[in-house]
Amino acid sequence: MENNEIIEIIAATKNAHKVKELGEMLNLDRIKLKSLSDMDFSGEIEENGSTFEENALIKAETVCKLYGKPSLADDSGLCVDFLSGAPGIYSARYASVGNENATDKDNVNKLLYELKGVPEKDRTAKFVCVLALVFPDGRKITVKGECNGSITFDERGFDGFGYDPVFYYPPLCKTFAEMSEGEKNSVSHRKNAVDLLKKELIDIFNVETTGKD
Ligand code: ITT
Repeated sequence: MENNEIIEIIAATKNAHKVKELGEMLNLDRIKLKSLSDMDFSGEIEENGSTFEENALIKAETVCKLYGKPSLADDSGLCVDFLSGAPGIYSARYASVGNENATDKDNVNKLLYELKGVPEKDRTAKFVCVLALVFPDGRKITVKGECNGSITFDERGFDGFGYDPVFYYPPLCKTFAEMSEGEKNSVSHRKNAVDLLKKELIDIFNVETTGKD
């Protein structure tokens, strides 16, 4: 492969926050991340796997098949110890009745309700992010990143998305929603997964980091 060839990777997610975070963290020269809106994708992908890995692969394989380009999916969620790992793979639709995604606000409210009266020491949780990269020739890579923290008693902060206002990260004494983008992107589950993916991409494509991170 020539050294100046641009490698396009499609971010197989409808979540604009994920695309933004992935784009900011995946600083590799010659790798261009395109979003599903760049591809005019309006379909639904049924996430019927039973693990983060299975769901990430389902999303990446579907998009890869559709466009014939390397596709990168992110399946992520929040696992709360007191709730035996819930909401886990159901994080996006935790507060929904059917299969429709609930709003972030509904999900946060439900989580705070389920943890009502639970003391601070029992509110430990982790964010998990599995990235799956699927190539048209059938090669597949999955990597997993995690970030440990705990669930607050109330929402704190206005940045980020999803469960960020209630996910407290002890080393920085802030919730993810109280952090700047740069702070969250230097410690998050997604950052830890992206770091592992970058190592793979550097090996496969002989690309280099742009030094932005
Ligand atoms: P795609 O499937 O299209 O990628 P989605 O938002 O439905 O978008 P998931 O099925 O992976 O993605 O669900 C992940 C949910 O977990 C997400 O909607 C948030 O509620 C939560 N989540 C994941 N990463 C998060 C983060 O960095 N901060 C806050 N919440 C997060």
